[in-house]
Amino acid sequence: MFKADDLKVYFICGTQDIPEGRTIKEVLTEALEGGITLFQFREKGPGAKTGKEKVALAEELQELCRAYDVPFIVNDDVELAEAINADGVHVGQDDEAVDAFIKRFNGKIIGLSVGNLEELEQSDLTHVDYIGVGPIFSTPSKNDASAPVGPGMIETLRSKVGALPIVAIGGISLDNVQEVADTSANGVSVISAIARSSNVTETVQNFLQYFK
Ligand code: TZP
Ligand code: MG
Repeated sequence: MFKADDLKVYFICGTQDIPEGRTIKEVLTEALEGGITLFQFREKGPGAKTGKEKVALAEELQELCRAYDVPFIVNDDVELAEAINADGVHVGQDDEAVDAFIKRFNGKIIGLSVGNLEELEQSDLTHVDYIGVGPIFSTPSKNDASAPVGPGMIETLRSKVGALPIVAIGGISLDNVQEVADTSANGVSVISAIARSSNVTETVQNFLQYFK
């Protein structure tokens, strides 16, 4: 089901990432038109939807992704991912352990954030389909993000994980994506450079050029 190529241009978004005057449905539709290869619903932080509203929005966006045959991943919220039968779930080091929910996610995509060697050493990758490595550069989109690790961290972790798919995340834009494309990363995870673009579709197409 999951393939490393799904990581090429991995768009992550929640309503908190959408500029004023736009809607997440519009932005996601344009990103899908541009050819994003994976989508992660990350509804988080001040102003983020919760409860029934969050579920309803997730279902709407999931349906959109389905129409474009793009897998729909839920950030952190294992319960939501299970309830709506998402294609997968992405968790961080401080979220629910993969072991605790893997039985309910048989055959689903499991992503794990790994920021450095220490985090890698404490991670059980048995059921993990890909790791998200970052923040590569400084990011405006995660208020509790740790210090940037730079593109070199991709190679550091690559030497330990072998062929396990790696997606780079954090502060990646069209101005610095070449530095990431020059590593063995399988793709890039992007929030603001896509969500805040004045031409979302074209921006996605441009990112895709780097991961052929
Ligand atoms: N995890 C590490 S950095 C980050 C997340 C969710 C935010 C990435 O957003 P942006 O706007 O692409 O820097
Ligand atoms: Mg998390």
